[in-house]
Amino acid sequence: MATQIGRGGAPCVRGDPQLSHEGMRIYLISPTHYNPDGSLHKTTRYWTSAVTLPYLKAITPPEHEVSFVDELFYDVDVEAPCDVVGITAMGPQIARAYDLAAEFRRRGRKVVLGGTWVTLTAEESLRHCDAVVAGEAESVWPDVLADLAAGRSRGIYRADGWSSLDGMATFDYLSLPLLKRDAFKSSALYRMYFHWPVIFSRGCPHPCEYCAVQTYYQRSFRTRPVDDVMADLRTIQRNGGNRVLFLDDNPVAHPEKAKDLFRAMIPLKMKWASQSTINIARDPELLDLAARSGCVSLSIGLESINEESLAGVRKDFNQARRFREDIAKMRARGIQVIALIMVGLDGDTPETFSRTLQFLVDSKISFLKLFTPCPYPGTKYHADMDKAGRILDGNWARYDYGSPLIRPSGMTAEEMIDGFRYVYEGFYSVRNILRRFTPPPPGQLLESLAYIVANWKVNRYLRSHDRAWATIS
Ligand code: B12
Ligand code: SF4
Repeated sequence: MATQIGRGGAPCVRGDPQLSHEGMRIYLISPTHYNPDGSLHKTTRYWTSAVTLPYLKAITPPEHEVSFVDELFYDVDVEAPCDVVGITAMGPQIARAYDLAAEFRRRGRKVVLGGTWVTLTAEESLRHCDAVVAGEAESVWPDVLADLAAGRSRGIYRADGWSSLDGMATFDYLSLPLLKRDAFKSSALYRMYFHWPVIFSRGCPHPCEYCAVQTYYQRSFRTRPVDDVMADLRTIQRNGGNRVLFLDDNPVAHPEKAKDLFRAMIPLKMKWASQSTINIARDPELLDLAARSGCVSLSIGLESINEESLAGVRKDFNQARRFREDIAKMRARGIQVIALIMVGLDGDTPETFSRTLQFLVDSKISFLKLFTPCPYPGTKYHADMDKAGRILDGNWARYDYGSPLIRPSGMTAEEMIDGFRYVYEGFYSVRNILRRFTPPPPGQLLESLAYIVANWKVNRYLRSHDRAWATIS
């Protein structure tokens, strides 16, 4: 099999796979996940890219040679004659990560696992590899490599504290694993589609019990200096990019810091999207600066329209009773609202589905992502569900957007999945697409058109797929 490697990484050179104390050949992998039929989920286009692999390459001591591959687009070459294989994993990718780790270890490679999932299951993950990086890699990655080069491993490597984000390493933006450089040059549509990833902050101070992010970061939150973020944004502009996605989980957790950034961004005239808490709508100055700095869409973790359900997972700061007003304020500033909703939380009943659909349509939400509650290992939610004997599935490959993973308290698992489908089909029906975009948010006609096309594509997809959205695209 030919090696296909994410663009940016130097290809692995075939040859002697012995470890050397000098430079080692490191092959970094972001696996894809398995489809329900066991095949690998693949796609040829994606609207953004994680930065984990190029960033790890940037913080690797220079004596080593690093290549990387994102399996969502490219094939992993298990025969690649590398010394060390580093695998990251999020969500259901972990099942594939463990399989790849086994393949490489069978071939005598040293395997290191890291990332959000692995961090919260470090002991279990260590059974599948030679070393685990639990938490941030910045301060421990050189030690891991030095130990492996010397033929030893301490097992789990965990940084003592959080690494400073001042002067965070920069990576080669043109090496982003999912950036299609040719398409970016030749297609205006692709240029509108691809969002260049940028990091402003890490962590989140909120206590949502199901959330792997606050668990990983132990509710800490840090921002980068505004000048550093601006330097990244200018790099993106120099590369012809004008649309960015903040990879942050909650960039407005410290509103004053976010305001400083947004103020600085106004002259750049870029367009940006991000995840955010609903709190962005409740601070008029913050919302105003976000809109003026180019915010065109926000994914908001509304999670539930039931206050009781929110309280049950300690997301009560959301205050569902304020949602309609909050969303109206964001739309009035020309921001498309993408709602993230969990169905089947405690407090939900079969009756919740129709109310949820009604709310989403009335609020003129531009796009919807539904989730069945997912008990990510390591979170308090997982511990609670485990203790109550309510976890239905221990197959990590199914820890995706839409598989039934916990037994809901107010309905059966079947009712949860039926309701999941009902809300999706209702939301993306032609009638409701039209209702939601009449009128579109002001001043962003092109943006709204793009969203209408995206809605239409989902409508088609739902018609032709049985287990729609149980996998991730
Ligand atoms: C971009 C992204 C995606 C993209 C990925 C596209 C791609 N392939 O390029 C898309 C949108 C497809 C996606 C999908 C999903 N994602 Co995602 N994603 C992210 C996001 C926003 C950024 C990742 C990133 O680049 N971070 C920046 C880098 C620098 O940080 P990092 O990855 O944490 O890496 C650091 C350390 O963790 C460590 N490290 C990480 N990996 C490794 C590996 C090695 C070998 C070493 C040494 C160190 C190391 O070193 C780095 C430096 O310190 C994160 C949120 C976040 N803030 O990180 C969520 C996140 C990782 N995703 C998550 C999840 C759950 C998913 C989904 C299941 C869907 C969902 N519910 O959101 C799917 C699963 C994908 C799949 N196919 O199976 C969760 C992970 C939870 C968990 N317990 O695993 C996160 C944390 C978001 C969240 N709010 O919960 N995602
Ligand atoms: S607000 Fe979002 S990122 Fe923060 S803890 Fe809650 S779910 Fe996690």
